[in-house]
Amino acid sequence: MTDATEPSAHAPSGPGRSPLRRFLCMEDALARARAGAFGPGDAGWPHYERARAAREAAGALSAPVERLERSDGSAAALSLLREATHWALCALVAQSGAPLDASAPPADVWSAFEGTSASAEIAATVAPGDLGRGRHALLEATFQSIAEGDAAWRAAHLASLFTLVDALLSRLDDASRAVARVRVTRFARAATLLVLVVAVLVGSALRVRAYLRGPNLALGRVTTASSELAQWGTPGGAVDGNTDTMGFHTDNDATPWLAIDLGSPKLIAEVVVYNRTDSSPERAVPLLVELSSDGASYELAARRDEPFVVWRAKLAPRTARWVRVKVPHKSYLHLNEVEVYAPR
Ligand SMILES: [Ca+2]
Repeated sequence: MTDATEPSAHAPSGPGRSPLRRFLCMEDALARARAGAFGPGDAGWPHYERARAAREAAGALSAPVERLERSDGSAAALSLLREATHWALCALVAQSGAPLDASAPPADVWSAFEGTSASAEIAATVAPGDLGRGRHALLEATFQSIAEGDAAWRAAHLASLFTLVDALLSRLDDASRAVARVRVTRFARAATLLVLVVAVLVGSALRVRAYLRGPNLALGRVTTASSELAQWGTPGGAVDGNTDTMGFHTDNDATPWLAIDLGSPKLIAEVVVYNRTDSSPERAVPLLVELSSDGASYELAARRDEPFVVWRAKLAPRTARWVRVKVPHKSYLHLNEVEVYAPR
């Protein structure tokens, strides 16, 4: 069951391997899982399949919808559960590596099972009463005693045997899934690490970009617009730092615009415009970026004629105090954000 793409189950571990590699590869856990792995082809697997089939048949027989019309089915279900228990014990003995004679009497199989590590685990998970009744039903009951026993005896032993055989099969199920569980955990760890690395890289890239670009000169500055539809935001929403939702909305003006007062003359090299994306982004095209030193007379600095989500308008550096974005025809104007940067 060795996977050629994975580290060997016998690969050395310890100080020679980095903690990160040990965390990601889980070589020790994988080796332990493989050592106790249980699957098709392993000794005891046919016994496990017989136990599973008998358990499912007993479950179907005792389920209300499957009850027989002329019998309560408990005697037949009890016999099937005895069989399921016997084969599950055989499977656990074989899986432990101990010698097994599957044709041995049930008492010998039970004794062999008590010599495995699984025995202590089962004893810790199954109530003593259930374990005792299950052992009694398996080792001391006979076909005749089951058939002739009273209904209360059968019901009590049926419930205990269901508990016992389910615990035995669960132990085998866990062994059969151990390697897969380690692989899933290993994949989850690798995926988590990858997400963290990407997040760190993206965060670093954004910080580097912010450093290279300098502060946003428009953030929090005084803004005015050709008009306002207050229910859709105010001009200040264009410089509030939120680039994801609509910041402001003018009326259907002849040439709608938004102007930002930077507070004092600033050298400007880039204006970044975040268009509204939830509706009607085409209204912001074409869009002009204009600069002014007195707030009255503006000069065209850039123009966008293609649709955009984020427009990074690179300008020949020039000094201005006011930055205005404008649509040169009758329209509404609504944007998420406008940012202004100095040259770096
Ligand atoms: Ca905004």
